[in-house]
Amino acid sequence: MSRFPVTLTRHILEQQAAHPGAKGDFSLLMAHIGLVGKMITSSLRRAGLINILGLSGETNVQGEAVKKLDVLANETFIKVFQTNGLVCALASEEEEKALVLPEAWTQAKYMLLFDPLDGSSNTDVNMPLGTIFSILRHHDPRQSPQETDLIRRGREQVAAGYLLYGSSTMLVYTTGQGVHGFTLDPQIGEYVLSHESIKMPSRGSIYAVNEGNYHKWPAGMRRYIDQLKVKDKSKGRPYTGRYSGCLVADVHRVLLSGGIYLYPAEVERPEGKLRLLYEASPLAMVVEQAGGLASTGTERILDLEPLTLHQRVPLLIGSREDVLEAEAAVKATA
Ligand code: AHM
Ligand code: MG
Repeated sequence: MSRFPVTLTRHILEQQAAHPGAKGDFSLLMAHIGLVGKMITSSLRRAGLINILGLSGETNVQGEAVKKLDVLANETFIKVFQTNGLVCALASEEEEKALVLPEAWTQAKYMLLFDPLDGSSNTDVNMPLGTIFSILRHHDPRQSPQETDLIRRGREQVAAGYLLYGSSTMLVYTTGQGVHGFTLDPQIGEYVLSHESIKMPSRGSIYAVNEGNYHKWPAGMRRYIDQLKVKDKSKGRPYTGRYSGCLVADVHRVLLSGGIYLYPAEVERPEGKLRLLYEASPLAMVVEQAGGLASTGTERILDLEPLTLHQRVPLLIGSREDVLEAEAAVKATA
């Protein structure tokens, strides 16, 4: 007899049962992230038909042109979490300031950071998109959280994960006990466990990087990428290049098949492009839990002490041996 499908709800409840003191808040929080994922999926599936493609006309805190779908995904997150009493503070890549929820902080012990729509240059061309989330604990329920409480090292995350809107919608998450992937079954409207305890290969043969930036990189990074293309049977080279323009999609591929994603420092942009708290830290937690590594080139992402909410960081993430090799190349010219 085939096994009854394990839904996200059942999976989280089973994990909760292993923590006798747990009151179920975390389970509800994850269920609501799943709900946001379904709402965004529903908008994306019809985006070309209901006039929600293209630019909104605004510029965000990062100085980037905002897409209508960025706004929609951000508003969906805020609408769902502003009033459900599960979190006491929210921070979004699209919002300049954190949103502290004063009426929730006495009972809500979690805080949520998110990139509502990752890879939004893909919106108008029907390519993959993602959502990234990071969950922190609010330590002192006697005090309202401050924005500074959200600016924490990645290793303090309670849970992290992403939604990938690809040919199917997937939710992948970790609470520090392995990485689990769920596929949204549109027929029953449930996330079903499809990838249990994901473990990455220690080396891959795929690299994902925007090579259009080649001449902006320091010499060590250029040399590293050059080497990946040189035939070397013992190292499985040449590597295959795969870059979708959506960090979530590219990291997901690397998570399942091995390899490396890079958005490195540039000579004139040493801070890189990606955001530490909304992108690098949560994905680093997922990848490390699956046996991989995530680094700036010189430091472990999860150990970085962030200074600001929207801080950017160079990112080298993927299979252990690949990241160590890329790090060595960066350090050689650091
Ligand atoms: P976004 O969150 O504003 O979409 O920016 C992050 C995205 C990543 O998903 C992707 O890997 C990268 O930026 C693409 O940048 P580029 O077009 O410079 O290669
Ligand atoms: Mg992003």
